[in-house]
Amino acid sequence: MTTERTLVLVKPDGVRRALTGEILRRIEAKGYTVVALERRSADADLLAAHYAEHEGKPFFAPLLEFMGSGPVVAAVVEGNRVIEGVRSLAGATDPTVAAPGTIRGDLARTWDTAVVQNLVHGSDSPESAAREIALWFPSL
Ligand code: DAT
Ligand code: MG
Repeated sequence: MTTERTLVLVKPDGVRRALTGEILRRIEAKGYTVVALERRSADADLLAAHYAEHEGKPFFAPLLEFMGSGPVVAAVVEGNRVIEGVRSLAGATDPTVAAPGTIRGDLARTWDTAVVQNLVHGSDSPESAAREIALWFPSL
């Protein structure tokens, strides 16, 4: 067993479209445990820190604008190899090519905006997960 924790965000498009339950349902159905959960409106500083790796890219400003366009639901999810597992459940970044059966492949709209609106975030490595959990849930 490699028990890990990852940070999941249901992005503003997911919250607006009332897909929070569906997204968390898929994560729980896979056997992972939601150990912290909060709906919140993230401020620009938190979003810039969360996406610091993308600073300077053309989609950075639209990404922050989109992520601040409404509330998100942030969760810490725990389980065996959950970091890789949630990325697999989420599917590819671009919803057009995300495989059917994945959250993005099944549910995200085609990319027709300045930023890809793909419903869900999952940390991409143990280092990212630790950094992101500390940002969103400093008391954990
Ligand atoms: P992921 O969310 O799959 O980890 P990422 O970290 O590369 O993808 O990018 C963060 C988010 O930024 C992604 O979910 C959607 C948006 N994005 C990524 N690449 C983009 C691009 N080329 N054009 C527009 N938006 C993009
Ligand atoms: Mg990423």
